Amino acid sequence: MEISEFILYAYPFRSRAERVLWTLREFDYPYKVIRLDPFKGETRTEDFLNLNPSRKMPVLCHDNDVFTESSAIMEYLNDISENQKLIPLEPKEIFNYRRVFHYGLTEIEPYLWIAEQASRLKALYSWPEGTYEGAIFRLKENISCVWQWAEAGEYIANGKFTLADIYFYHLITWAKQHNIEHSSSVSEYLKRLQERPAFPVEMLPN
Ligand SMILES: N[C@@H](CCC(=O)N[C@@H](CS)C(=O)NCC(=O)O)C(=O)O
Repeated sequence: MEISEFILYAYPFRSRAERVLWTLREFDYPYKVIRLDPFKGETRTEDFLNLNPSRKMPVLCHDNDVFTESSAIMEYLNDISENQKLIPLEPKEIFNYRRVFHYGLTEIEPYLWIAEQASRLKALYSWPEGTYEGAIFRLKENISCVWQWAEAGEYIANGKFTLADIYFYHLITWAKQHNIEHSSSVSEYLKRLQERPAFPVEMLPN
């Protein structure tokens, strides 16, 4: 079935939009990326606020539909695909996939996001003194089991490439930007992901 072009709204710098970009590429969907700069007010225009009143990106438009929330978008792109599945089908494998993904969403990403707001996004968010250090402390504690998962097999859940690998690639490289170092086995895991034909160069570490 012919599928029409997806329009992905993303920041000009690395962000959660790259998770969606990578997923679009894995499924070989036609897409166009429109980069908007929040520091120039480009996410506060009437047109953009009509797409997402929360001013956040990524936003994905397709035909007359508007999609927000990066991980939900990734799963939607999987669900509409006829020929390739990046979410497991067998219940225990689905559980394992969700277990790692949800751990990232609840125990890793919130601390990364607070650390980001309390450092590079200081101009947009205000946090009390010591917030950055507190978030990094908690992150270092919580991320240790991610190292075990990434070191245990070829991929992070069930030994098969899934959307969870795209998600954790983003989290691990984001954590590295805040000087959270990983082992050489984790570097090998990341390298394995970078070698995928659909890997977007936008996600290479700076
Ligand atoms: N939970 C949302 C978070 C979206 C989000 O916070 N995106 C950031 C860029 S990575 C953003 O647009 N921030 C603008 C802001 O915080 O005002 C998702 O995963 O899509």
